[in-house]
Amino acid sequence: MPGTEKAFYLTTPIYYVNDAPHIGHAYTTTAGDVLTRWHRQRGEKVWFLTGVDEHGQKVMRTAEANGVAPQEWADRLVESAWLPVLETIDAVNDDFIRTTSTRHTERVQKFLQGLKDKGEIYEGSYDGPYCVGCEEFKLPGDLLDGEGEYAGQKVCPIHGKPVETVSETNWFFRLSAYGDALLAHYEANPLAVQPQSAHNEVTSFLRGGLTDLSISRSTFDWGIPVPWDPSQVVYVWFDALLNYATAVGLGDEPGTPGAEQFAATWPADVHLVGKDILRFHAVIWPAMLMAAGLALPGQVFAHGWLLVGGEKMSKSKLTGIAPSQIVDHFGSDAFRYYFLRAIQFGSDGSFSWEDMSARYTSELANGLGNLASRAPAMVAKYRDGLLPEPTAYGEAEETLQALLVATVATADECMLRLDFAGGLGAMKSFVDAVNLYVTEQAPWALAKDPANDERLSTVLYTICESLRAIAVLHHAVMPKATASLWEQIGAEASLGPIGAQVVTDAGRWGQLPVGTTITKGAILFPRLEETAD
Ligand code: ME8
Repeated sequence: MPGTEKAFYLTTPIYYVNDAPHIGHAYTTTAGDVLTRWHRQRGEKVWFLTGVDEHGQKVMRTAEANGVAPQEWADRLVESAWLPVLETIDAVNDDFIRTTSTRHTERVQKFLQGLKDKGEIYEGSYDGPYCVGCEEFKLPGDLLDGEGEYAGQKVCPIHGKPVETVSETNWFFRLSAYGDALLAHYEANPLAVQPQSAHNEVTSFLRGGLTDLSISRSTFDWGIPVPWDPSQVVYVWFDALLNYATAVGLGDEPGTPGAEQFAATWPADVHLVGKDILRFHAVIWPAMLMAAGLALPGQVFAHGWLLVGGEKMSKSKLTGIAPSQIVDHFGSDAFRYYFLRAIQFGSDGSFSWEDMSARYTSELANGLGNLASRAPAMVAKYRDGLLPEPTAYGEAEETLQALLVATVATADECMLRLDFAGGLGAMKSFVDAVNLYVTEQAPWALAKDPANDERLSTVLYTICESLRAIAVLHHAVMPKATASLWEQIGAEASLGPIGAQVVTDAGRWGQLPVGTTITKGAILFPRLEETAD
């Protein structure tokens, strides 16, 4: 649990447990894991939350269709699918919230009662379309005309399925009262919603004006009871959004551990979401916080969709690919690397096995992997596995050292603004430059003439020291391969654990001590033909 210093607090959406995760869910969690690992390696205090959303009609109906109670269904999916996927993709979250946990339900009820007492909630009647896939009340203008089997009906543009009509008396939140304040907030803080396209979408939506939001349902009971009216359950999104705050102690009495954690964590620095749920996070959520007098999050970042055949990959359309299908073949490091490197974070992107194989081979096996296996082999051959002392650095070394300093600065700047592709691109350019350096300096040719002995030492040191920096820079994205590389270049023994290396210090030359034992270890990225089924 964080202490008194405010932690860098990052959240992912909490995912519906109606089905098992596909790579779209793993994509968001991977990005969150990489960003929090990066911040940790900057020496910051960090809190990384993920979890699951268990209420609502979508989960309830799936459970019914499978002949089990919703709670049993949720328990089953969490244990068999949602917790294991974190291990599959090598994510190290600090907490995992479930919306059926007591810590969540009790704090939600307390929050809701607080809003009611302040006059932010009133009774009204709702009559309009609802998409169970989105768990969202829709405006008639949001809908499309159905085709084929749905001809003559109105369908949800995201799910392509007919919407249902809800006609109920329920409790409403005065959302419309916060439109102007939200717009002013985003105009004054353009980084509060990113990327720019998301910022534009939210501000133009706000300019259109807001209507009050129905926040309870009376026709089913799978949800958190409204504290003053147990005939109703809390609308699933109102319940779900609060997870970000309930997980860190929302509303606990001063002096309790919950209150301390809240003070050390709130507000969230980044809420990572897919663009499908941008409005919930950038409109409803901050309005709820404003109504309660709580600080607003630093940023909502909406990334794009993974597409299959040009459409959003989805559980309901059966186009989902399980993360393990990719990880079993390429490994978790390559999974993490590929999705952040190949798709500009914030834009849509298509996954294809061909593209993934091509990048794996060129950038990981041939690029970084080849460099990592050549260096220990050469130090073993020419220096009995002991890192030699560099003597005079020449122009080639000075150029490389300067490039490294620039690479660290660019990578840090890109990662902090969630431009993962930009950060990894800068790192790749450095790996390429070191590979070129090896080819141009040709240690194997230098080794032929004892007169070049000092020069050979300088070249070997330069390659290994470059690998040290490469390992530190790539650690947040590829924790396993870089930990293995770290061992191979003897850095674990001399410099300590790789996770404790400060990434912004990676460009300081000369950290790997002369005399370090370099050992050839496992190949970091085996060639695909060696692992192909
Ligand atoms: O919306 N491409 O849960 P959910 C990229 N419970 N990302 C994708 C994706 C795709 N094709 N498909 C899913 C919910 N995602 C709510 C959230 S938060 C308070 C409540 C990712 O299971 C992306 O992050 O439908 C998207 O926003 C999220 O999964 C939706 O997950």
